Amino acid sequence: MKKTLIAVCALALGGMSLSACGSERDSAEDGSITMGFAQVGAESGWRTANTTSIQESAKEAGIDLKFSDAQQKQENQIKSIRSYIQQKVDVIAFSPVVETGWDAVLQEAKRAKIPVVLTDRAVDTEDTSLYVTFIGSDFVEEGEKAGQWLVDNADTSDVDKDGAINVVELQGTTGSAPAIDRKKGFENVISSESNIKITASQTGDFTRDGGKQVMEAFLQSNPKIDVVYAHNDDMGLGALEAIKAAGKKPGTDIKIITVDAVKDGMTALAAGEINFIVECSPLLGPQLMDVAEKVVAGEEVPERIVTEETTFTPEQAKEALPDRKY
Ligand code: GYE
Repeated sequence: MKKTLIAVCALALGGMSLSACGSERDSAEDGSITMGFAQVGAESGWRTANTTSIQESAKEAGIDLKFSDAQQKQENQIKSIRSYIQQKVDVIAFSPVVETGWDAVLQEAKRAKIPVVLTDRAVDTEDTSLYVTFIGSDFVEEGEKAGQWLVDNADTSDVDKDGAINVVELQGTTGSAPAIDRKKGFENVISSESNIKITASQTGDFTRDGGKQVMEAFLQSNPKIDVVYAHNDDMGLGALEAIKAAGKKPGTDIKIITVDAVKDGMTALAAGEINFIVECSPLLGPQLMDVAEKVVAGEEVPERIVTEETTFTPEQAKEALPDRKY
């Protein structure tokens, strides 16, 4: 199924003609496109790389980018989106910090005839006419890849060789698509394995500090931890510090699985302090600008654009590191 700007305009305007669709008309006048982008924050290495990708590709595409950083707060993102609507930008793009609670502001954008493109994270809404497309990863699949590695490497992950693999989970931001889906995907795969259990699970908010603090608490209250599953590299790196501070060897005494594959994560993986990383690419800028141009021009775009990704073992990380872009 395809969604088009024509469909969005038609829904918004009822019987009015396509030429009356605001974003198309405005951009045609001087040929340039203005995009309002509401970013989540600067919580992780992934996010920094994502912001750079968006800013650089806007520049390359000649798109005038209005950028805001919500510091991981939904209310700030909503304020930015409202201000982009007031400024009558041609297209709004954003990475929703959490999945729910967007319908009202997206209705406002729709009424103002400004198309909305979701990037990186999804929203949970019944009304899919509120956005044109969603560009980003399949987070459930990422969680499944993490779980599959653990199932395939159960022998080596059973650190105390007692037959039971105790996993502690560091969740991303509560209510965010990647936290919900990476948890779900991991559980999908390990649930049929009776020896693998998640013994503790808490949010570290996708930050290094958050990962470190939660891991310190886990280490104090859980005497037997075989594996850490962190929803991103930064929290895994924080956990790694906590494990070292507790006098244990990360990657050996406690295995670590993470998601992202940013440079710092890959460096720790190559050094054997992390055991497996599922890649999640932050380089969404070029695709976003391409889609924005098409949407503003009234061309068709697919309603879902999935990012292609791989996984890394320590050996593969060593090979990939010299050319790693983020
Ligand atoms: O994995 C994490 C970041 O939404 C995919 O957000 C993104 C996640 C990424 O903070 O590092």
